[in-house]
Amino acid sequence: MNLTPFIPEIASTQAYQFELLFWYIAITTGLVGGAVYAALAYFCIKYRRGNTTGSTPRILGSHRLELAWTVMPLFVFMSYFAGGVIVYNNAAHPPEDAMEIFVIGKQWMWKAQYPTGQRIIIGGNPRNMTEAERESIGKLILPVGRPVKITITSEDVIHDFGIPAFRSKMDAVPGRYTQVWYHPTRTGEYHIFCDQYCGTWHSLMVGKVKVVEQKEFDDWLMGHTPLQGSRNAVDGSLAHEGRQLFLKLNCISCHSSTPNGKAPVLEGLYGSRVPLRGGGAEIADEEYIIKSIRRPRLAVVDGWESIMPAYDETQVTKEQMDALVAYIRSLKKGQTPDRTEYFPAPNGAPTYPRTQSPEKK
Ligand code: HEC
Ligand SMILES: [Cu+2]
Repeated sequence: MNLTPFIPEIASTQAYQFELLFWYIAITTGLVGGAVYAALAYFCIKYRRGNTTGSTPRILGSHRLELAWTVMPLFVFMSYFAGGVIVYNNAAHPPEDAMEIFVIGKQWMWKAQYPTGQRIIIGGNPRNMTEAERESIGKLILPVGRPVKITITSEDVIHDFGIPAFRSKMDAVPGRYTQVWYHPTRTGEYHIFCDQYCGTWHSLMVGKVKVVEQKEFDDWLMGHTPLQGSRNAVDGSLAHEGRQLFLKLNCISCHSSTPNGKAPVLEGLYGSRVPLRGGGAEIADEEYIIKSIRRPRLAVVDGWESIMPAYDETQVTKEQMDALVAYIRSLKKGQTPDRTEYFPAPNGAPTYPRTQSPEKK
């Protein structure tokens, strides 16, 4: 018997737990509801008008009955609650040894990045993609029988990464990192949907997750060349956050993609030798980058005015500094974002101020 219309495929440990709880609640509430309607129908007929069954006894309350119908449902409802806590708690805490994959939502595609640097584009319209994106179109490949943790964020509006066969979905929120984890139990292909309406081509944000044997997964990883410059997903996510900060803090107004006379371009800075005003030079490592942001006067780049404001911890927190450093460290030639790129665009807000809409340029 094919139950698919009623019970979608079950392909993860959480999906089993979810189904168990769902059917437990559906059946117990269904039984009680059914009993109420059955009694209703029975009494409708038994005590119909004109019937001569006679009068009912006069009952003025029964503590035992009242206690029974209060306490029994209490236990039943508490069992729903307990089941919910167990399932939720399990879903909210990925195991320590989970492999981490990073997923970014972007109107209207998903970008998945593996710890080894491989990148996959899921969904979207190939005609609106860059060459590199088009070449990475594919399925999210996962190994069976092993936990994976998915860290999710968005580059623009709110999306939602949903896989029905895993009974899992999670919002992708700009500027925030959310998390889900799966333990796939069956090989096969399952749907991925964007479960949050996100604009005109929301319907294109669909794709497949393909669960394969560990060996096949390893072979696939080997054959799929990693992206250059991405060391691992954690680093990639931090750099991504730093990129957003770089735009938000308006560093971009001086450090744009072209030397605009205000400030040096930061592409390829990491690891290079920077000549300083007044002689001497420094290697641009993490320490140098942090010093350049916290106390720019201490190391002014030769040939530039010392106009960069100092950013103390109220303006750039320690965590934000980590992200900025990861970003600058990862910044390669031609990767400085466009100055007119606004981030994060609030949901539904126009991307450009009306007076300078792209059509009028
Ligand atoms: C008002 C313009 C301005 C803004 C805004 C600005 N900078 Fe700078 N920045 C400069 C100038 C000019 C220099 C070169 C002179 C110096 O070293 O102070 C510089 C130097 C740097 C350097 C060292 C570059 C090198 O080639 O060695 C880093 C790193 C840096 N800025 C990062 C940032 C970050 C991150 C932000 C945002 C939080 C930022 N800057 C905001 C003007 C600016
Ligand atoms: Cu979406």
